[in-house]
Amino acid sequence: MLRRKSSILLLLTLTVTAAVLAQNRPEAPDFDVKEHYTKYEVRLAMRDGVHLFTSVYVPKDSSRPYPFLIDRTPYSVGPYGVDLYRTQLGPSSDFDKAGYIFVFQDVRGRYMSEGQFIEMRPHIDNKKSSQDVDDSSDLYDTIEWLLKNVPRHNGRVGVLGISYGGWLTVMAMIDPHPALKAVSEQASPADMYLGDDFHHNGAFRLSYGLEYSARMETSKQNEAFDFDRFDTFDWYLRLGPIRNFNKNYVHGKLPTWNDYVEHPNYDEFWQRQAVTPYLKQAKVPNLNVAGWWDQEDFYGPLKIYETLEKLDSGHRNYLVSGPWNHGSWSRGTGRALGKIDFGTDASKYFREKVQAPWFAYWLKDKGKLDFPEALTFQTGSNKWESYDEWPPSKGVERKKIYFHDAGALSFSEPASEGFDSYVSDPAHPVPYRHRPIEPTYGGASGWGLWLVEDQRFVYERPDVLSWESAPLEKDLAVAGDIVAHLYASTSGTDGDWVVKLIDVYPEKGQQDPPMNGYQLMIANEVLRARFRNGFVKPEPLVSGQVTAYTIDLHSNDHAFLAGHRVMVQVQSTWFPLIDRNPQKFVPNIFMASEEDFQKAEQRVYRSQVYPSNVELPVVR
Ligand code: PG9
Repeated sequence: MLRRKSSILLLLTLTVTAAVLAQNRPEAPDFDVKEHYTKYEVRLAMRDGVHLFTSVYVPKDSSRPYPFLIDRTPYSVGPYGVDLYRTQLGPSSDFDKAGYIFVFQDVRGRYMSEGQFIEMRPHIDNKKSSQDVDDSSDLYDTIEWLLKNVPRHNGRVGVLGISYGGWLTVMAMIDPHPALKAVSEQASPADMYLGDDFHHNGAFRLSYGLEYSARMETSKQNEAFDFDRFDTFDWYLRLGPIRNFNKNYVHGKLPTWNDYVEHPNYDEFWQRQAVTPYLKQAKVPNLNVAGWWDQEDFYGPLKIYETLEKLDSGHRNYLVSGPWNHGSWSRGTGRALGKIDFGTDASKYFREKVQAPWFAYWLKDKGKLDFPEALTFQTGSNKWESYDEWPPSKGVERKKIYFHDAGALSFSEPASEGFDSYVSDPAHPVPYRHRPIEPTYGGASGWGLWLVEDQRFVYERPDVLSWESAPLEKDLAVAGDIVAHLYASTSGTDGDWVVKLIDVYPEKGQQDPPMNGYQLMIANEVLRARFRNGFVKPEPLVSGQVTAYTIDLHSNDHAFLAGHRVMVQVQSTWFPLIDRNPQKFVPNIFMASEEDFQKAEQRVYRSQVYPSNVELPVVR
């Protein structure tokens, strides 16, 4: 039974990481939680005897039963202590006012929970004993306990979370507890090798991978890596080959870093961790949420939506994607992202008109089920669009926009022969955002906004190629999947290809003068050339040979307005977002030495035979 006094814990010594709470807590509170809820703290025994620290906030109103809303996290459920309350409980204050039994739990091995933390612990299918535990079983055991011990519930449970919390939400959908009636997976990673936080198409996301593993695995609490340089671009460059991180700094003590080093290819380790193979049913209503400029997990929610959609005979799988970075739908108004103004409060709209009614419908029988299959915010024109499928096929024509001579870009096929070239030098990599590049975690980091930064800061570099269309005569709207087809060669035997699709604002007439000529990235991706034929086995390139690359730039909903131009940029370094490719094939880049890194001449073809292009889903 839930008892208040016996479960009081003396936990005030723990520091709650304000930054993380701030990341996940939305608006300024306009509701006094303490007046309306009673807080309990319990250590729940899981089936293997490990106790997970859980705080439960129960509405004081005893006139009706309430559903549970569970949020599990590796980032702390603080504040700790029954008399210390969160200022907001639900994903928005609408939830607090409507009344839910809010449950927060530290996952295994983090903060106040016992057990071992395994970053993204792989799911165990066919559990055989009580020692076979994972995040799916931990949620199951938690729900069992809640149903038996918390009074005045209505027997229904909802789960939601962003990012790691989103991934834990996806885990909840596998072997779901019968009381689980609604979830919202938000920015969950789906595959850490193919497209989310730690690698994209096999290219290692160095700064995020390093800083996240240091943050999570230095102790049970969040710890920011102690850089001795403010501009981490410098720090990473001085680190030299990335094998020096273990040698000079962490000495094999970070399990996840060791996993990166030991699993440079898409082997069983990464395949077992990916979530989609475990998704075999779409039983639980699920609202997938993604942000077009999510700097961490954009691949994930779209992949999870796509996977569940194939199983969704009961129409329970929905998608919302908006003009957001990682999790920004949960905070603020969402009117702007960096310098980009959307003219409307997109985050507020989502929270009030979509998220709150979604849970109220499934968990409280309130309202109607009139959510579109896919609700996406079309940027550029800045309006919400509803689709009955995603990506849409009706009214969409796939058209290729081709690279041409003299930096031109157009829908007509190239008629002449030729290529453009640059020298990619790992000793002078292209920064992925303007310097100084502050640490990812910590105050005032530019990490959250780099995807909307003006790309003019690099486009005149000699190692970045740009092709640009004439100003558009009428709006060009794209809705759906964008794919780059590159024909390229290198003087090396390995290399990276980064492709960026950019909306170039008109040179005159913007209200905010610096927005004249702004280069806004709409889509982007990197492909590590050694994986052009598959991710399991890397293959060296033949130096100088033209090779075809297909690079998925993911889906989008964007209108390039009349007067704007379409631009494509190609480069071979993106540092320190992506580790430097030695450009000479070595079996494992994590073990490369200084001498392996070499300059390479990169050629991007734009000819009849090798017509490099970007394929767009053009709305008719
Ligand atoms: N992007 C973060 C993450 C999710 C899952 C695993 C590792 C990192 C996060 O914001 O939680």
